[in-house]
Amino acid sequence: MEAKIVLITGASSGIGEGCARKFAKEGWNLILNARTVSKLEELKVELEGAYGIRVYILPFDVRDRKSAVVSLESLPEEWKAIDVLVNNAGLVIGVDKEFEGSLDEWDIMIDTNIRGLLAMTRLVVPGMVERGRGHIINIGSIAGDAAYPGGSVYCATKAAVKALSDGLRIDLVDTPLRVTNIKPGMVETNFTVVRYRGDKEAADNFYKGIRPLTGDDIAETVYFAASAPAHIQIAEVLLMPTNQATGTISYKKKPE
Ligand code: 8X3
Repeated sequence: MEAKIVLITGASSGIGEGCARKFAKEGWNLILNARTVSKLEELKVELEGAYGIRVYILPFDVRDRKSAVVSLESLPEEWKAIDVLVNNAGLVIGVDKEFEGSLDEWDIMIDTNIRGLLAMTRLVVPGMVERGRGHIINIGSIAGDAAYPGGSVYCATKAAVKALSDGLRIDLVDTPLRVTNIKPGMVETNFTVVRYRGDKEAADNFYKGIRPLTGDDIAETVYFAASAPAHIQIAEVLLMPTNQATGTISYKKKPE
């Protein structure tokens, strides 16, 4: 295969789906990961048809280490030389105080956002080092820069993504590999519905009066980092809506 290969985790919606569309449009072949296969199959048909690229579906839960190992080992030879790993799979559940929330829900966040990302990195990066070529793009968050009310554990997971990105960049400093941490602010995706435990109205209200970013907006920045000349390492990007200033300060127009 001539075209470059990108592996995207959490590719069935939001930022991950946006990245799938963007890389496909730019002629890359895609390995798409998510827990459920049906949306990935739809994307495969759509993107192969629209852009003449190839899509390989690799469904597993990044929290399930055994499945991750088996799935990556099962990749056909022509799909093994991954050029870019987009560690996007991640979630937030709930807006509870740190002394009140559910330990089980927090485990899901920690296992996905930190342990899942780390497992993917551990599994994919050795091959990149061997080939002397590769780029790891982690989807962090503005939430990793400072804690905010009701976000304690989620913010901690994204602070971990920053530390893991910085640490990996240090560990790879004597190689041609690059590491990028993309830190979005408000993005309107299903992510917020999950944050409010399925309450679509609460999620919609969150964005009232402000124009949030979209998964496609973030994908443009991910692709910008991936397509930068080889001597440029875009280490971090913090991007947010024009009317957002920090994780807690934004301007929302009042309804007239
Ligand atoms: C999600 C962005 O602003 O909800 O990572 O923390 S925010």
